[in-house]
Amino acid sequence: MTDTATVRTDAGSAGPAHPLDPASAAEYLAGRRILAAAGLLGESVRFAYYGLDEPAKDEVLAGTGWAAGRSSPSQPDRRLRAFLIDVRTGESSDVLVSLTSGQVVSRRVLDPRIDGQVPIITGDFATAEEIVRADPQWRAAMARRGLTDVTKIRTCPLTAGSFGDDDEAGRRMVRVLAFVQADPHDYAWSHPVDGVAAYLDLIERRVFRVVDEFERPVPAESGDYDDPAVRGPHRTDLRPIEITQPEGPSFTLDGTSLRWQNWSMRIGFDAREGLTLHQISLADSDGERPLIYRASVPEMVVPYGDPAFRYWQTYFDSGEYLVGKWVNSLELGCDCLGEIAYLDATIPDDFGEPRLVPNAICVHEEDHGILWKHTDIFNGSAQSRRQRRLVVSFFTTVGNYDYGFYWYFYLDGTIECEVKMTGTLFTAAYPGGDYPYSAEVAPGLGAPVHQHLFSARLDMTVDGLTNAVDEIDVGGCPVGPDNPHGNAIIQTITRLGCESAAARRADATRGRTWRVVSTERANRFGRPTAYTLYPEAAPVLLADPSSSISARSGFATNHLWVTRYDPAQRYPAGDFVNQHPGGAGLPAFIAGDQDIDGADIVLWHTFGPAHFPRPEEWPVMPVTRCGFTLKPTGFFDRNPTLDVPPPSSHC
Ligand SMILES: [Cu+2]
Repeated sequence: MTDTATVRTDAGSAGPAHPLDPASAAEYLAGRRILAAAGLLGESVRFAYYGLDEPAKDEVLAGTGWAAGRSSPSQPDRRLRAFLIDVRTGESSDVLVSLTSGQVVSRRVLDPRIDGQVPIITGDFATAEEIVRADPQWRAAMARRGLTDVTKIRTCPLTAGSFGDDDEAGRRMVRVLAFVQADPHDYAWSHPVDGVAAYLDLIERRVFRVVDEFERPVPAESGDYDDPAVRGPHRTDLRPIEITQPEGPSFTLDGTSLRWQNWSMRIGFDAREGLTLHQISLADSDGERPLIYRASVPEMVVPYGDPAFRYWQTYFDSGEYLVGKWVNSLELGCDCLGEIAYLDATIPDDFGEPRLVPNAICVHEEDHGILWKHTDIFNGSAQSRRQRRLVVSFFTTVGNYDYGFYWYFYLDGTIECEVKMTGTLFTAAYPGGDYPYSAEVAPGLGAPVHQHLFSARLDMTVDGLTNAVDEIDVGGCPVGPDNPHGNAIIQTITRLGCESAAARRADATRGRTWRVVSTERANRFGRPTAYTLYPEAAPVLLADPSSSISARSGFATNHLWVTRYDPAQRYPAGDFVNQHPGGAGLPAFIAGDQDIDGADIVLWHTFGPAHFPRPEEWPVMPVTRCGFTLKPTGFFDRNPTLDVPPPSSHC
């Protein structure tokens, strides 16, 4: 897990430097005192989420303007949002507190049958292991498999989903799978105990059902990649690579305000979303040009595709487990090479106490090969320029998987979002034969097929608040009077006029892209300045449209959604994802079918792979990447990097 330390800071009254700055330790403590004074923090109350409730866009812009401004007299109300759960009664609530006024602003008690449950709390992991290990029926199921020492069985509390079963309605529950860990260094993922699941009520603190469907041998081969007997001796012929920047990096970081070349942005971090980027702008001779008001990846779902015993396995890593909460502390020379600037993150624990995670966010520059190059056959000029990029990233560990979220900003105005997926596969016993829903990765060990479907939320502001989106397909044309030789290639441009028309899928056969255009500003050709989203066009959600998971992760059924900006719409699968029956998030957001042509709009983009595991991904996965690209498309009047100097005098 992460390397962390508890911070206990006396709450001060100092406000944030900027209204979008993450909540500080002092602010979390101040919010906690307000909640306690209101009688909301009984002994059995825990924080399932605690974070900044960002002020709405108009309030921020009224107070500070677009540029990376400092505090002004009209600072918006500083608020924190807490999801509280009484672990004795199960009562869950969504509470807003104002640090400015020292008051509870609102409190809503959830009806879990309709609203869903608050996220899993950290304490649920230990609770689950303790209760399941003590359950007689589960112990009997283990004993039938020859597993009598339950201290050598590790358990995973997995989110339950929502399947309409009578004995599950309204319960705060998890489904618990087991793995054998014969000694403290054994790699438990190698040894799944398949066919048995304990369904655990976290409030009643008891197992209410043990599912015992089949017995298969526990796979025996060790996957402990730290063990020389498993990995073999280390290679001795890899010589050092060192990255040096003798004059230091080219970016400046002032608090949370980051500037590099023509880019500027603010950095935020949240226990649920992880890294958030704010007010991303590009400067040119006309000054700061706004591009994205806010960018983040606020949800991801990992639905598994084995229809048998483990049909319910689907994890919303952000909405159910909070990807930001599990952020890693990064280490120079191990996780990051070169001249690195780190930012710490402050993450509240189950008790709302701030916990400092040092070196949570990494900022650095990377050489990225050739930017442009030409040897001219007429004038003899031979020129070459190096591309480089600014990287803002963090890594998180959510159960078996480790995810790195990387945002890249290039000299030529390109932005990339890349997720690096690594860690270990979720395992099961392999049934034998050619089982279609799983891959055999070690003798008797299977890795069930699944998808990773991320949702990026891009609050676009290309040259201002009013934008529109065009869908652009490329294609050929039939032979005809305008195309007598049949060689014509054209773009088909379709304005996505309303929210329902903008729920779209990618189409790699048509090279489909989506262009976000300014409806206020034109380039020197009189055409709207624009940025284009290039999707990877991997499959959307593969579960049947009638399935529970399809209802619960509606966002993942399309690659693109465009909504009219609404400050309440932050999470693509809804605010309370855990055990939610479905229908929340993007499908609900577009129900009003608002006009989005020339409006303040938000793009939501689904991306990520369908993952049929490979033997080479066991016992630990080499990084697999997925993501998307945004490129300027007539945002500039020409190549904006002609002024990049040659890298050295001999080039
Ligand atoms: Cu995977």
